[in-house]
Amino acid sequence: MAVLKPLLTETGAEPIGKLVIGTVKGDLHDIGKNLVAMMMEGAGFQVVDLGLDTQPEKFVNAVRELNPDLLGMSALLTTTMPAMGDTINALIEAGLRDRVKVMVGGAPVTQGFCDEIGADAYSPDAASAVDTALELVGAPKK
Ligand code: B12
Repeated sequence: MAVLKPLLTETGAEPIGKLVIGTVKGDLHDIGKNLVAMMMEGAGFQVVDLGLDTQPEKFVNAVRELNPDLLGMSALLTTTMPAMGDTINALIEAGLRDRVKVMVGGAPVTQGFCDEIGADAYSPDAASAVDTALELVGAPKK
């Protein structure tokens, strides 16, 4: 992406949408999250990566300040999955839940868990995450 990004910018194409993404609080796994971020950038999204071990407050502040279309959360540990629900609750408390579509992923995450915590979408891998993101922002599939 370091090579491709300047070329994509040169084309002057408007980003399809903005994604804020991060690995949740307590979790230091970021390989999958980085892959998702790269694939999203390649598909034309502007991506703001909050990194790993991201506190719910940091996600909330990013949504408030950056006004993204999508918020992506990654968790690789069963013990950190609840932080996804905590972040959604923090968004609700801040009155920001309706402003952003929430996507969740990571090896232990399932569609059932996504539904349980009230996220908008789950994707099992980076390629399908792109398709889902395009659908969520109403853009045609690539
Ligand atoms: C690499 C790794 C590490 C590295 C992480 C390095 C890094 N920079 O990420 C290190 C060594 C730091 C590590 C540490 C630990 N790990 Co670890 N780790 C792994 C390992 C081997 C691979 C994970 C990985 O990168 N997979 C490859 C990526 C590409 O796949 P992925 O993350 O699933 O991502 C894909 C999808 O899930 C999806 N996706 C991911 N994120 C998102 C987000 C969104 C929004 C969407 C839509 C999709 C999406 O798209 C991705 C690309 O297709 C797994 C075992 C495994 N086979 O999964 C264990 C594993 C996750 N680790 C485990 C454990 C226990 C730990 C430790 C607690 C070990 C310890 N005792 O210290 C610590 C925890 C540290 C912490 N607080 O987080 C366990 C978790 C068990 C559990 N039930 O929770 C696992 C499953 C190993 C095991 N079998 O026991 N780990």
